[in-house]
Amino acid sequence: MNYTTIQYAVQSHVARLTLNRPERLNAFNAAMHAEVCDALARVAADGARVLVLTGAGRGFCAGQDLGERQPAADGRRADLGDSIERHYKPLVLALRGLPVPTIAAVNGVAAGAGASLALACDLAVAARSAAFIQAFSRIGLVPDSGATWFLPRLAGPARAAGLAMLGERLDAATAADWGLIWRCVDDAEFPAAVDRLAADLASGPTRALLRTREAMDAAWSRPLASQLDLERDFQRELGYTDDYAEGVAAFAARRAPRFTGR
Ligand code: LHQ
Repeated sequence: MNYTTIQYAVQSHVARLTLNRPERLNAFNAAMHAEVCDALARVAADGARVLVLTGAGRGFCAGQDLGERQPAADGRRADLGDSIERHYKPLVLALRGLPVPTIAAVNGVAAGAGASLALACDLAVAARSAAFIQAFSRIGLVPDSGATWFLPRLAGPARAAGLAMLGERLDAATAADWGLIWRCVDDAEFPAAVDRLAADLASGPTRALLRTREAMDAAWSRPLASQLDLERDFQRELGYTDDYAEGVAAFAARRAPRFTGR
């Protein structure tokens, strides 16, 4: 597929997907949905061991392109549920189910579904000048693309309700303080910080990192005893991996481990 709304490249096991409609703050149109979907499906086969999702220009992503959501000339209104069913739900599930860890590199404003995508990544790191806006209530909608799932879990229900109902701009430093994101980094240090984080995860024990995501997601809906069972099962599986053998060998030899993701 020829990409016109995103850039996608894999280098040193790092896949970098850049939303690339800067004049619209990287808002999602139908073409971008198709292209992101295509790129996500390629990530593992391309040898990547981490995905970095970021935006071109001064924004990260402003959510749905509202230009595509004008009522038709005959006044008929669009079925937004259809848009979620066909585009946003598969996108969030693809991202959360990606077989490599994911980083949202939030270079600028993340609004609406754009903020949801950042929260759906395993780690979100934001430039200090970036901001998060639950823009949905401003246009009479409910938070979507997983925002009602991620937001209360990350920020707690009181802050989630305030953010969602008021639609206020949350600066990156406060987002980090509130636990929405992993870190807020000064703008000048942001590109290098993202590269370091990506290199770190790309050389990590990939299967263990994926099972970590899976276990933590599962924990929200399971009693402790059942969660302990899940940890046992995952640990049993990981105990047979090359990465575990390498980790233990490296520890004994007092050297850095060389994980392969196997
Ligand atoms: C945009 C957009 C945009 C088009 C900036 N669309 N052009 C799911 C399912 C189905 C339907 C509905 O939605 C969803 C999920 C959602 O994502 S709903 C939420 C949709 N997003 C929003 O409501 C955010 C709208 N944007 C904004 O509120 C502002 O642009 C923010 C606060 C993000 C940034 O403000 P500024 O920094 O002041 O930039 P700006 O507003 O001047 O935007 C720059 C340009 O980008 C501007 O175009 P122009 O031609 O005037 O330079 C905007 O029109 C355009 N743009 N967001 N979502």
